[in-house]
Amino acid sequence: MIDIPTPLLDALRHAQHIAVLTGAGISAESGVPTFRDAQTGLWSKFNPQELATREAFARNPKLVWEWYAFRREFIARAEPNAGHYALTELEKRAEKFTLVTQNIDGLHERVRQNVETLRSSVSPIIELHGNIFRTKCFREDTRVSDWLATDEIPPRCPRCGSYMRPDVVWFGEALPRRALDESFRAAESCDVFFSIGTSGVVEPAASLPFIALRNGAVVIEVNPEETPLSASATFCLRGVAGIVMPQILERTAEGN
Ligand code: BJW
Repeated sequence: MIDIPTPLLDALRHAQHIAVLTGAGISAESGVPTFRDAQTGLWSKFNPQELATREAFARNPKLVWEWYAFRREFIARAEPNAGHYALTELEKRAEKFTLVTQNIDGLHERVRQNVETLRSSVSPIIELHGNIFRTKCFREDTRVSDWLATDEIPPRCPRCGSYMRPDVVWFGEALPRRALDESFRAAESCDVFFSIGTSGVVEPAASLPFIALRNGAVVIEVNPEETPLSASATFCLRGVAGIVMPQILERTAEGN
């Protein structure tokens, strides 16, 4: 059991709007390697920060496509864990709830498909960095869902013949405008903000908890490790999301 301070529980019980930012750490207990730990086996000699760029794709599209294909297969076999489920429970109890994720694995969405009562009554999950299960044209930047299967890697866009790429946000690329605006608005207007399982080094997502702090929110970090947010967060809970988040839920429901 970790110690959950009473003022944190009080803030949660009285919150009008809870906003949550998740990172790769929340999916770690589902067996999905975190972004900075993603390199296993064949891929261990590559630096993920150097593969997740337009330049890397332009230089070696096959290599980058295969890296994502490897990760996509891995993620497709993963199941949401107790941390993902605890967030959906928190959402059910909250007056207003905004879930912003940097993850491309779609596991938050999978919980909603598994939990019948959540399907229609909740606000959409904001995916800041895209989704590994979608594909788009490298040249035209438009989503593509069907193409002719050939042996070519990467496959070609059926419209313009350019290579296709995963619909994720690489370093140096702009985040989806609407998702970013909605995230900033949530950080500005929430009264409790969770930062869960993120190293807090990738901008602009890393700024969201600081925006929440500046606007008077209680900011709670859930991470087994220290991050650049730790010194400023109102509360830091040092533990894994799959244990800490269910405990927070249980304690909030206790009423003391
Ligand atoms: C657990 C746990 C458990 C483990 N429970 N916790 C300002 C200053 C400096 C630089 C910049 C700046 N503004 C922009 C930049 C540049 C850049 C950037 O931030 N660079 C930094 C590295 C310095 N940002 C960008 O380039 C962004 N674009 C941009 O700003 O564009 C401007 C623009 C405007 C207009 C036109 C054009 C451009 C884009 C950033 C895109 C990031 N994309 C990636 C790849 C996605 C696809 C893929 O996955 O391959 O997104 S990078 C990668 O990092 C991925 C993640 O979503 C993101 C964050 O990683 P995350 O989630 O924090 O994972 P990890 O692995 O780092 O950490 C895991 C954490 O979990 C750890 O802390 C563990 O301790 C913890 N943990 N187990 C809880 N069980």
